Amino acid sequence: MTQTIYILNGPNLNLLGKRQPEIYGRETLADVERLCREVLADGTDLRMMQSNWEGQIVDWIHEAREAAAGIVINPGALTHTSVAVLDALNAFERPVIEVHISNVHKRESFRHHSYVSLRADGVIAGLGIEGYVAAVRRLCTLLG
Ligand code: DHK
Repeated sequence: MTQTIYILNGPNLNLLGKRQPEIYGRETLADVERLCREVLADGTDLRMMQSNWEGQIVDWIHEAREAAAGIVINPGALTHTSVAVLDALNAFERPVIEVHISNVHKRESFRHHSYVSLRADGVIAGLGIEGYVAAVRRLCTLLG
């Protein structure tokens, strides 16, 4: 049976490749998906999703309870604000890897705190979009 990894992206990540490329790079979410597909283990698939709406992210995490073997999440700014996303992830019983494209610890102090890190099994920051690839590899290892 195929195991599905959900890759969830929060607000403004639809603009990846266009907004602040000096921070987030020039690659798009489509590039992220293509690179992640290259490292998928046999019997594993992925779904790439993005929303600017907190409730939509929460709904996808709820859906993942039945449909996903693991979650890679870049919550965007919700990282620093959303108890709702944290609570939803706490109701998900399989591995969660948190990804930030930029090194949030080198940026404004409000980006240094993450609600999601209270739940994440791994946290990646500052590797650019390679962070997503590392996260998918890690999930494939854990799901192996
Ligand atoms: C993306 C965002 O949109 C910011 O709000 C976060 C994160 C950092 C990233 O580095 O991928 O603070």
